[in-house]
Amino acid sequence: MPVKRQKWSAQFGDWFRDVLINAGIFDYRYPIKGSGVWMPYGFKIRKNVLQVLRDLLDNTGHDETLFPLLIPETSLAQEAVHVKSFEGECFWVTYGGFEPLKVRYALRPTSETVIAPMLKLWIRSHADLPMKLYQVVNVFRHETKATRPIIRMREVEPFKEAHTCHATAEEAEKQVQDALNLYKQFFDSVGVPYVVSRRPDWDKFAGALYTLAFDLLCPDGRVLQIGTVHNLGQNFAKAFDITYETKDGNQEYIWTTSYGISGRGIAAVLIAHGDDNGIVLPPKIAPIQVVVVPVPYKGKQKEINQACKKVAATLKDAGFRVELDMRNDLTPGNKFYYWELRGVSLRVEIGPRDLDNGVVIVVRRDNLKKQPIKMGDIVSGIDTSTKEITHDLKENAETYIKKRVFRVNSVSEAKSLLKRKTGIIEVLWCGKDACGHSLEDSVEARLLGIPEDIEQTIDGKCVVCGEQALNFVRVALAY
Ligand code: 5CA
Ligand code: ZN
Repeated sequence: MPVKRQKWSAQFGDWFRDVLINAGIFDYRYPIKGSGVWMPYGFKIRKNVLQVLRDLLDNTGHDETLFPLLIPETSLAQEAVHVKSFEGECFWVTYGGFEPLKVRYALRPTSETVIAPMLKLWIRSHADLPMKLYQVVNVFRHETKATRPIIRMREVEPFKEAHTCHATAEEAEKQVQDALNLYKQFFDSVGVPYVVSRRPDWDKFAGALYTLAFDLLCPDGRVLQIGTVHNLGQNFAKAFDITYETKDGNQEYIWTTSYGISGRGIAAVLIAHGDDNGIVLPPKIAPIQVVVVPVPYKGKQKEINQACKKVAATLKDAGFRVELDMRNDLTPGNKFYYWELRGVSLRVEIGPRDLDNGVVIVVRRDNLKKQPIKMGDIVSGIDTSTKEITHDLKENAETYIKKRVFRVNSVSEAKSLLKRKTGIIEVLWCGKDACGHSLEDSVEARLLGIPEDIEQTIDGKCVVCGEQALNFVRVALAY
């Protein structure tokens, strides 16, 4: 079972591609560029991650739905800004059998224009609002940039998208903040390091008033957009004529928002916690939280195996997801290597000396630290270790971000830090588009936008034009 192991930080892109296949997560060798396969182990991770998202949404008044995959071109074209941005990215269905279609269909690149015609039918009065729907689907975008497994797909899967409708601008605005908090909870619960920024106008979602985006800081110093929240104002409501009757009997357009997390939300977990041995899964989403491995010894085989079975059964009864690895064609060392690659949160080893001492050895996947735990205390011991991992992963993510966001006072300093791939740079900005574009060009990096997750007191001049600054703005090398 020879697996190629790329260093996590040095060869990050190669590491990711290899680990996805070696750990049985995602196979990108399907004969269509930009489509791939969730393998059995990867699918279990995917399912657990989605469950965390579903729980968060279900508990905050969202209802899961399922809308069609095909969009008639007439619907897609209804919101002018939206269609302009997306039509060039669509895959088009033009034939039904041998018959050319009168109206061609787009495979949904996203679902605002799929949902809108139905909202028009469903929403009558203020009593129908707010309405918060979501679906988990695949969307299709003919990406022209280099595709990458999970991260930049043409068949994007999973794509979790929420769409909400409100009676007033204030309620939509509040929903955007609520969505932001939901996503923060999600990324925090799996220890993903991110920043949240308000995208510049030229980079917002097509048809939105504004876009707030989560960016993951990858180990190679680049950022990856891993989630977005859009305030759509009344743009789609007006384009699709979606109105409701107010309490006073007037007809008003509704206000809408949408927000989404794709497979990148899963990739973020793998990327954030990987190391040279493979992936590291937070217990919350790990398909296997504990693996029990016997360390055989001549003459004690039977007792050791029995102890392992007993420990595994006890932990299973206590509700942990447990694997008992009794394969006898592999050495314990090979088994350790196998489960480390797959990111199993905790390993329990039992050898002859442990048996004599009435203990088991518990090894944490995140820091590989070993700790003996009394056989009788196994459930509370594993419970504590599980909590410690979750806590430490979150704390590491926060420290990681703190250490890699830099404030500098000039374009040249920003440029030299970005050259060294140190992370995210914040500089003062007057807010003018021209200065934003000029900054992007001079530092050869992407403007992520204005910080949305920190308090800022602004006192100084724009690093480009020298006029009074209104905000900090973030720049970084981006995927
Ligand atoms: N309707 C809105 C809200 S769901 C929407 O489509 N927003 S989006 O265009 O910003 O997409 C949501 C998220 O999907 C993005 O933040 C990004 O993290 C992810 N995403 C976008 N394109 C791809 C792609 N080609 N492959 C994987 N993930 C993608
Ligand atoms: Zn300026």
